[in-house]
Amino acid sequence: MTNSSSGNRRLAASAAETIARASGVVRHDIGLTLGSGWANIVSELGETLADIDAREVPGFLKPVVDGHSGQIRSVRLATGKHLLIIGARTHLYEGHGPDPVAHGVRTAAAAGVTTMILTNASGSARREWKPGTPVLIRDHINLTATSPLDGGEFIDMSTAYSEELRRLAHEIDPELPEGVYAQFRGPQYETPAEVRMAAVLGADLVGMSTALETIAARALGLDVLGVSLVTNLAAGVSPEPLAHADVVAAGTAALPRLAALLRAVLERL
Ligand code: 8IG
Repeated sequence: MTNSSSGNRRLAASAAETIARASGVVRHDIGLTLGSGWANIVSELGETLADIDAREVPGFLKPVVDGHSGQIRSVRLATGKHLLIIGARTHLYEGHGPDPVAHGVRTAAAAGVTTMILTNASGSARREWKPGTPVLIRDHINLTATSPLDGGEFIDMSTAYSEELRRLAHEIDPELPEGVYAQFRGPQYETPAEVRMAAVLGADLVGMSTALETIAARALGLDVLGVSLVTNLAAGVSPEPLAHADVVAAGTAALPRLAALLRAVLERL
């Protein structure tokens, strides 16, 4: 084990301790990281036991983008299971390297979580997946040229996005499309040529999160469910320029379907 990975573990353990103290919950079961636009669907999932400003939790950096709530919430579900909502995501494009990116997942694992639900917003490389389409992530392509892991950690990524969890999501919503998510570093969006490249490589969605978090989650043995909400067609996919109001409206229209999916998945975990 390298010094940096033991440092990461210590920081995550300290964050988990803060969460346990604030919530009175020693072990959480399920983790949920919120993508942009997802914050509105988490109300009424259960009883909120603690709502913590992420700045009070060790290792969480102040988010640079609005729409990331910056809250960490402990919720008791109707099933009695404990859900840890991580509403404070650090992106690689913020320039702090991959460790702060992986900190949410590592904190969830340190808090006892064994199932991690990662959500995001993405651009679609497929013109038939219009803004407002929810997509189950089947696999990813990490185009960031980096990793949250260092040293000799040879993690199996052959079923990084749990087949069992995808089956469960499909039992609930059989029409849910499934696709491959390519993570770019950002913060700039892709050129049309880069989107075509990603599509040729096998990507259906492009985004700036999730793949590195999934790598960190798999290294800790967590089962991962990834759900992406398409909020725009990726650059060059549609000849029409995108109207921001349409994107927001499409996202809002999709929220009931996403909320129903999430609620049903959580009931059955
Ligand atoms: I929302 O088109 C959202 N996030 N890389 N490209 C990338 N990230 C995104 C996009 C997109 N849309």
